[in-house]
Amino acid sequence: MTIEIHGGKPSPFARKVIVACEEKGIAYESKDLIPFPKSPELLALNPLGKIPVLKDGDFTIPDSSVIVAYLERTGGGPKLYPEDAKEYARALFAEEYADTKGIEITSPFLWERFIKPKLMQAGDPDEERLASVREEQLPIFLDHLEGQLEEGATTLLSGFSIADVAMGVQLQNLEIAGESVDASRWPRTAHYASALLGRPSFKAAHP
Ligand SMILES: N[C@@H](CCC(=O)N[C@@H](CS)C(=O)NCC(=O)O)C(=O)O
Repeated sequence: MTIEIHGGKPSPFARKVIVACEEKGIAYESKDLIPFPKSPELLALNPLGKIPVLKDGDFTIPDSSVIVAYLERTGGGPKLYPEDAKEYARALFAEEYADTKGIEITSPFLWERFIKPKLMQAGDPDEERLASVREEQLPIFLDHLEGQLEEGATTLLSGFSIADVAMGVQLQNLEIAGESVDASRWPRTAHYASALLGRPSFKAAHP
């Protein structure tokens, strides 16, 4: 049966689920659902009023992290969670870091350069805001990644995992916004980002 992912590709959290499905070879339909304003339809699907939400037949479940964990147990395909306890814990923390700190730092770029001007037709990007995020916040995220990656690595851990799905969609926010990773300052991260975002799964999730 084809599952439904409610929440479109502009949402990095919907993209996490799309990338996971693509990597696992799970058939899905991507359905647009805007989380603003909090419609009764959205609140019925997710009491938190956020996207994405998964529908699998008569089963409905929200939250990208929960959805991917569900698909790991139901969907077949390559595993996204390492077997080894320490790698598993590192993968979960990388996901948590990307979903909290990563989104805080990359979403201004996605918002100002893509969602606001292109999807909402709500004016030009606030480049002054982005200059300050680039100066003060972006290095925190990129320094963290640089410190986690081995030289030449194309995955954060020993194989492709949920860590890469979650970090990848944050790096993809920058790519969508036309913001590149400075390879002279963050060489490992620039190499990682280019390898990751070149995967067919991330290309399929690109809005
Ligand atoms: N922890 C949630 C976060 C979901 C989330 O924040 N989604 C955004 C869209 S990218 C949203 O629905 N925002 C609306 C809101 O926060 O009210 C997940 O992993 O699914």
